[in-house]
Amino acid sequence: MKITEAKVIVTCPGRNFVTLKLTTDEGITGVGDATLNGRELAVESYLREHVVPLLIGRDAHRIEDTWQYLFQGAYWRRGPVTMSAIAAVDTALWDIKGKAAGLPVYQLLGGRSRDGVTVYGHANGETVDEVLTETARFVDLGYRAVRLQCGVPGLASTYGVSADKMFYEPAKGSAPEENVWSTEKYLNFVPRLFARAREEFGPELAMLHDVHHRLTPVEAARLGRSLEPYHLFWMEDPVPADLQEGFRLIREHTTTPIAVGEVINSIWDCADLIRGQLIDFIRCTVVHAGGITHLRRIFDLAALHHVRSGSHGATDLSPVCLSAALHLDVSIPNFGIQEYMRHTEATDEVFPHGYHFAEGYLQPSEEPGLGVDIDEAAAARYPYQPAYLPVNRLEDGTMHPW
Ligand code: CS2
Ligand code: MG
Repeated sequence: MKITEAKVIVTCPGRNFVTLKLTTDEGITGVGDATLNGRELAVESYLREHVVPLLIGRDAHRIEDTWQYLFQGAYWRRGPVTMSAIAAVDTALWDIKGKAAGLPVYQLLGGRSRDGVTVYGHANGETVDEVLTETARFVDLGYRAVRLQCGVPGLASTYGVSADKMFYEPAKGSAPEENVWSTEKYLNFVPRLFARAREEFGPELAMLHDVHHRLTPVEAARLGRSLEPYHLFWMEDPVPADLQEGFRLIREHTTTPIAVGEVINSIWDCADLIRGQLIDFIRCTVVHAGGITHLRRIFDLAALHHVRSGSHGATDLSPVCLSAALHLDVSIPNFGIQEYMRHTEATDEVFPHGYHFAEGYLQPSEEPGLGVDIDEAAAARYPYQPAYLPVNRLEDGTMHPW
């Protein structure tokens, strides 16, 4: 079965998405997500200029070989742009193979290891009361796990808090929004949020928190310790993922579980964290970590080291990426949890899909392939719009990780 057409589709149904659609000589199509938030057109051009010409005429069944061909063939390995482009091809090929076999992709990955995929919602608000109201809303919807993000008293705006509660969206505008940050205000405040939340929701609800790379290791260690009485499911991205020795310091000082991975693109970029058992959850995604083929490799390494999966699933991971993630989530032995930020109606219209939420679990589609598509006519109604992720500055104006 040969690839006869490869289209790169950019659409903005409320936010930007880049999607690769492959067609074969047997008339089977497959889709892959290639969205890199705030830098979308870099991947679009990488695919269009450097990858699409290599795909025409290739055997659509050779998923591993195509992965190696694009990875080794680029010579310039790894990085978010390259790995997102390879991911899109890989995801689309798994979709095609599933359709050719007449099976949902999770069956090709070994079949189900569980009955459903536990997901967490993103409860956010300006005040503790607002966050607790939002958390209750997720609990009422059936969620078993909720990530709590709150405005910090004394700071005008904070990552993770937005006016639109169900559809949190950090990318907007023709220039980055500027947030102001104070580590001391934050560290003094967060334990109060979780003390109230535990009191209100009892010991069972899984509670998570995203630090969004804003601390140093010793600050993260202090946060982890101060949150121990409230037994979080995880503390996410406590420090930037660059200087990885820092995770050892955090680890040595706290039993609060650590999650990292949304900015990591390859197994080589997280191998030391995993082999050193310095983290508890690896949060890489299908789209940014080289597709189903490569993410499974990361999860397999993690399984040997007591590290479980926890794939990033914010709104910039398209329904194509989420569909693919669910096939992996349901099949791997070391699944932890899956982030689930709901997409807007316009996004769901552009990407019709068969996954569904019930009783705190997402279920992958039972249709052959990934069970997701792109409606090209609908996509064409939403042209690309530049949108930037925010930046963060300390109160004295110094740039700080966000
Ligand atoms: C966040 C995201 O959902 C998360 O865990 O860290 O909002 C992240 O900032 C965006 O997806 C970046 O594209
Ligand atoms: Mg995050």
